[in-house]
Amino acid sequence: MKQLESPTDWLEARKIKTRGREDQRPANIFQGGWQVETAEVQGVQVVKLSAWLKGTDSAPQSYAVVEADFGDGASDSENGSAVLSADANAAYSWTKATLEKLPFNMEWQQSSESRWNFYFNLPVESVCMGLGERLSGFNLRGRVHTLFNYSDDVHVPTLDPLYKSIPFLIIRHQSQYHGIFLDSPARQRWSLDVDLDETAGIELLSRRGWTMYMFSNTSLPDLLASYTALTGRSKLPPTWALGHHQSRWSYPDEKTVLEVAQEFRARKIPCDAIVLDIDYMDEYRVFTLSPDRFANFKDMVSRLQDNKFRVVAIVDPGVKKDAKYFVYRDGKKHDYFCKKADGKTFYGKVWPGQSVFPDFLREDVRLWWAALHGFFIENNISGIWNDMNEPCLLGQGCPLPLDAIELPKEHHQLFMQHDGEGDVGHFEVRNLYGFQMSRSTYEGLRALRPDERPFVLTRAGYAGVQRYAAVWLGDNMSWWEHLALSVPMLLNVGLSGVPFCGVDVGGFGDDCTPELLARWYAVGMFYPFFRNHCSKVGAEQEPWAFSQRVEDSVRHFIETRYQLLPYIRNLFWEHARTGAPIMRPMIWDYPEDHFAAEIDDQFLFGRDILVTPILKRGQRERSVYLPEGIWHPYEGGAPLLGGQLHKVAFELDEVPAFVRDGAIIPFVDTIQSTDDYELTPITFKVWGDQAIGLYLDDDGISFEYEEEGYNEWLLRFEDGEFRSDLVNFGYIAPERDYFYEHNGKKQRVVLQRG
Ligand code: MIG
Repeated sequence: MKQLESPTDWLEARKIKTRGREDQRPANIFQGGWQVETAEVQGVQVVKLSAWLKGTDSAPQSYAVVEADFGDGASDSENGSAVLSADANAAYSWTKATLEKLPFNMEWQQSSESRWNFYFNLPVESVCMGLGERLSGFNLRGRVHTLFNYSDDVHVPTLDPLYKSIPFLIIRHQSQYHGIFLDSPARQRWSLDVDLDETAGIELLSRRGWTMYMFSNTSLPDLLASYTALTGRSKLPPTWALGHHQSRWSYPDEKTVLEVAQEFRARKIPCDAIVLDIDYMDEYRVFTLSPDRFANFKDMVSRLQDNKFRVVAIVDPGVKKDAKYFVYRDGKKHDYFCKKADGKTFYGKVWPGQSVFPDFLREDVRLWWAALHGFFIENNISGIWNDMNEPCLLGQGCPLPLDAIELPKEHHQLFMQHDGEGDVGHFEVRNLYGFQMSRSTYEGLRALRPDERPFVLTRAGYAGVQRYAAVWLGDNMSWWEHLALSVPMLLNVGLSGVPFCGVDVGGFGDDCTPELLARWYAVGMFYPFFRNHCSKVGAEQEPWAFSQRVEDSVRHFIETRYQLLPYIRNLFWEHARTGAPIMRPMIWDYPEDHFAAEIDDQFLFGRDILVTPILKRGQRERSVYLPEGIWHPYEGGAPLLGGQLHKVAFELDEVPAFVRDGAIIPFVDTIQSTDDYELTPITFKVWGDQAIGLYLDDDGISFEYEEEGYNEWLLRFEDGEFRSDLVNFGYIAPERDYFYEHNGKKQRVVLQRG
């Protein structure tokens, strides 16, 4: 086939059929090598298929998969994906296999020099989930999903590729769960249309080999355990990062930052972090400060710290082209920036103007960038926010037309990068750019401040990004539609292995309204990552931006979030041990409930809380589907019976959720900042007459918990009695009071120690 060179050729190429029925498929030109291996990973049967091109004589490198020894407890391997408890023994090794038929009848071929096609069975009644960040309802069927990291700030329904690419698809078929993970950071399109004779397809534009993992016949929790045993899990976040973050593009100067922080304390609205967007820098030069607007930066940070706030600062990948600027000079000197195919430095326009881009695929570049974060340590910055790392260039559309069916030659691929296998065109590895940037940031913070858990937030990412960063879903709008979309989108992100996720509360673009802000906080308080953020042009949307009534509602939701911190910390423990997301679809715990299977305007927040938010303007009442069992309205009142629909009203200041009968949830008294977490009383609330729960405690900041430095109690309520059984004691916590509460009666509890 003719090699296509320019966009005009691509337009021609649209006429070529690459998907569709068998008789329309292109010929297979594959001549390389391939192999099939199998392993049992966390009890799940996994088939690993790899293919490589003629001339390269072995399987391709793995991009996302951690081949760590999961044998016993925390592992210190380079990629550092630790499984945190002995029961999560994930040891596996691949065994060569010859299979007549691959799972899903997977067929694969090389269709041209730069294109691979995959075809697999997708029965009509199956449901598709996962695939990372998709602008979609929960079920991903019925459209094409392009995986090519891309930033578009208007998320309309037809928008396809977004900031992150996680090529892990979950298929639910007759209550059984299956998974397909295509580990290649090149552009992929997953065609999940139903009109293809029950055949779905993946089109991969790459001149390299790839590895595919197929998981079969399991449950949803086991599938996630298996997938995250391969791609890694998030470590426990620092507790402060689970609090409320306040952000704005941008608080322009020190005075404003301090005022915003002061406002939180004066109004008694809990908050832990103030976020600095791009305007804190000196003309958008990364690792610098504006000399006039942030002239006393360190002093500002220490005043914030005195007030129990942490500061998160944004860092973009683009480095300003400026011969007098040390980052540019140093990077140039060491040849750290991406170059075009002709060997000349690549310049692209971002906030600082003409800029260069570090090649984060290279280990030496990652180390250099990591070390630059000494600047932030020096200035007492607690967390780093990586934006624009798709990478995104200003004023340019998607660098590869969505419907391209060939990978352009290297000189059309923006720039070259360098990975373990040598020079490679950017498009081959584009989806790794943000992943490797956040990895560098994470490893930098970890090395520079070894006693603290790093907090990194990233916009772009690839499978496995959960090892390094939390994510938010980019530029949503202050639209009710985007409030509603946040639920299925975050559910799919969580099912793609990334637990620590959220969207901008209040919406990024356009003007938020009073009712929308209150309703958004009622959902946002359950986002694992909880941040109010807003664009430059939008109206103010800090909690007090509207009326007293809205402020009171928002305060109530943020307070409730803080009260739930011990429970939220439990959930992150659970993720670290099993790969479970924090936000879960109802089928997670009710796999046989077909009615619940596709509900995506409700979600489970851990096992015990069902969130049933109001997602429509002007709505007061909604129908709620409760799965089997008995459910208690979060704010109190008569319990409701599950297995049916109920009409329920939620006022503007009411937490729209239910608690499972049989749960014991640990609550901390209301605090304004997690700085006060350790000394504040905790109450174990018991729902129902027979209940169980868990309480985990650790210092919330260090990695001691990986060396047994944590406490764990199993909580039970039976025959009118509350019991706690010590499972692990390894952390000497400061003294605090504990209580349990049942039917409104509160009693002191003494927890057994070592
Ligand atoms: O071109 O840093 O998604 O959260 O406020 C816009 C400015 C760049 C995009 C991010 C947004 C952030 C904004 N950034």
